Amino acid sequence: MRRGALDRFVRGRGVYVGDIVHPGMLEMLLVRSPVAHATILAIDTEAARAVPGVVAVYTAADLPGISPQPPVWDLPGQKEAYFRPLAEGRLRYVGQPYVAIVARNRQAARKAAALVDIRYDLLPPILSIDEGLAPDAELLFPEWGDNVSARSHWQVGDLGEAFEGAAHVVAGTFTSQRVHPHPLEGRGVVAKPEADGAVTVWTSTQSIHQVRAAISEALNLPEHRIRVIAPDVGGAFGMKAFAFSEDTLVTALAMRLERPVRWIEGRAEAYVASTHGRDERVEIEVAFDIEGRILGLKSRCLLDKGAETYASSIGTVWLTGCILPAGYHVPVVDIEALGVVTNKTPTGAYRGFGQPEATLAMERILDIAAGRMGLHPAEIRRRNFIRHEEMPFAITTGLVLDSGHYADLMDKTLAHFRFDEARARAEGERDGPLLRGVGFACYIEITNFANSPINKFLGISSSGFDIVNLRMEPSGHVRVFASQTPMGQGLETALAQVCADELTLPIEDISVLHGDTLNAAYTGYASGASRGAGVGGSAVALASRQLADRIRRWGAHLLDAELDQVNLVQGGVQVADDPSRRVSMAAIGRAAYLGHSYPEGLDGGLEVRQVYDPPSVAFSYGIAAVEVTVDSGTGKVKVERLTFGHDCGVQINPTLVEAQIHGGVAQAIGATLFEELRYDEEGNPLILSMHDYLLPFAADLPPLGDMVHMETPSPFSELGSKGVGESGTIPIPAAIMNAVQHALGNRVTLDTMPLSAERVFTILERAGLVSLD
Ligand code: SMO
Repeated sequence: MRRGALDRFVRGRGVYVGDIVHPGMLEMLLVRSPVAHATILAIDTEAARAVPGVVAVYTAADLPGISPQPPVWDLPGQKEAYFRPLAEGRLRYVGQPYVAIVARNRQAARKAAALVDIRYDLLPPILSIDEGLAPDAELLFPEWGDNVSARSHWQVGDLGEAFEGAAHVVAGTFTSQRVHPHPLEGRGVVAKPEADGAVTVWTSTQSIHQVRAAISEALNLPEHRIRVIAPDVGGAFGMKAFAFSEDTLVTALAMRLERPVRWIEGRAEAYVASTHGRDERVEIEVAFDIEGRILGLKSRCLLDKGAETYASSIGTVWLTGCILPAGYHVPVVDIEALGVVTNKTPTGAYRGFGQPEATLAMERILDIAAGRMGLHPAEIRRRNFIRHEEMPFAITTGLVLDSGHYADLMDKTLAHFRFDEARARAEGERDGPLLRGVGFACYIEITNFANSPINKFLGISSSGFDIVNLRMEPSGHVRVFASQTPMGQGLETALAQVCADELTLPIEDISVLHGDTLNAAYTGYASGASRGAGVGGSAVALASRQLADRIRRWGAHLLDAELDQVNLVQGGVQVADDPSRRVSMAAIGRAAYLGHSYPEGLDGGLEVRQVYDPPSVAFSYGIAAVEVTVDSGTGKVKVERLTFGHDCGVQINPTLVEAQIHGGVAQAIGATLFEELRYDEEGNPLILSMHDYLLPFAADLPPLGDMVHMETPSPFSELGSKGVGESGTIPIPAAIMNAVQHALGNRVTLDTMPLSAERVFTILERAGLVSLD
């Protein structure tokens, strides 16, 4: 593919949900639970209703017309929770909404909120996976019989035999703490009733069609009456992949009150109202033969799902379990993945979606095993990697690896990083106040998710295809009606570029329309799972080829030439090798819309439609190598140096690819070293502001530009492209933990994130390693 226009970007409109204003618009404010777990006895809203400026006050009982939101991911045996936007019967987490106030302005709404009176009986809160699984645990949903919302199991081969024959067994339990996806733009919803019982909804989402479907089901409103618009999205990170209760609620209230209504999330509110990420624990045991080859893997992967099962259900931990064997030969597995409900904000999708958690466990185990066997950490991986010649290769949990040179990329990246030199240097410096270590981790990333039959197999209630419509206007300008909704990552540019390349047009002659169910094309699975370029882009490429074919036929017709004589060249059609016989796109556009003389088999206008359902998912892969220092007086870990090697197939736009990796790495360094959503023993969240939530600053990051690229095309993608949106987040926790482990030596074993100064200091202290020089 031609790599034109790399320094030019298609710009967004600069309009966010919070900028949308309508005359007479009302504000919705949600009154949220102050306690983690309680039975609701009575809610008194009378005083709130009397506040001047208040238009209406609703409890769940006042909104009987709203049906439970259907789960998007419905695994076999999954328990039902009948999720509704306002709490009914019970409060299950601090921050759960139980009253909606609609007022002319926020001040009135706030005043009314303070006057809502609720009486409840406290119940013991369940605040961890272990509390939830305890035999005598309080049940969040008594009718379930336990606190497990869903469970999946992969069992292949004879585990007993694999472990009996093992020369080494390495076990560990690795914890990825609860973090916040933390888009700079929080969520927000504006709904405006339209004529004939229709409604327009502006919402900050990755998934306009999925939000439309959720509203349709919850409000029993046909989808053609609902128009969902995502204006520019200021970061989403998976958190905005699924419909939230506020989407439904704001829409319901706007229609009921026949006025535009909006809800804009506050920052403190975001910490309880928007889904959290990670919060998984992976218990793992791996059996190796005498040479370090993996014989079998046993694991239990546990997700703290929080108090509601909606949206992604236990999808994240399902993927943790499924991808645990990663790019290695693991002939025997017994892996269980389960979600445990707790009295905390629900967890959901967050960039990486269960994969950083799996990678942390597997890549730590391989390092520990290599250490015990006296093998180089690269050598143990080399002995187990699946080779490119073996692909497509179905790993024991069923995922099919499409293409990749796993060992080559690892070796190339480690050589570039000068891993062995750095390791020797670090080991030579063991007695100063600054401990130094190096480490790396390899990863695979599931991308281009997924084709429709795979979705059905996984219990996902959507298809996996994207549709793209293309139109050349009479002027020769081309509009791409895209399926994908960009969320700040520059996808418009990549899609425009694919189209521009196929049509030999400058990127300025392409515009990409997206984020509006009325204009954008349909997508089954929306924008997430690193499928924008691979699936959306493939649809654009195929549509562009169709359009190119029509353009050539118009060109040949206008030039009075044979079809096989003409080519698309530099934004026009010309007879091969004869620039004097050439027509411009504008001339073709005019002729196509004039229609006075048609080429054979063509009709008026220039529009095409293309559906693309990928043959399978594709796996990007790579490795992160880091050098860290640990201050033995404070426990502070600093990533001094990082090299990121990766392969996402054919890169449509290398600048965007690099930026995706940089962003993911920055988020992952934050999650590995600083970030953690903590609760007190009553279930109160301890983090409600950016002051307390330790996002990384630029000074906390190493230079991110040191990268090694490989490009192995995917056979399962029209362009050979795989996704890269989540890659940066996946290997970083394991790589940093391996490096810090190297710095601290074998007197301690690291397994829990974040590696905050506090935690590392405590570990150093226990191991007698504190140095106060
Ligand atoms: S965590 Mo994502 O949008 O697949």
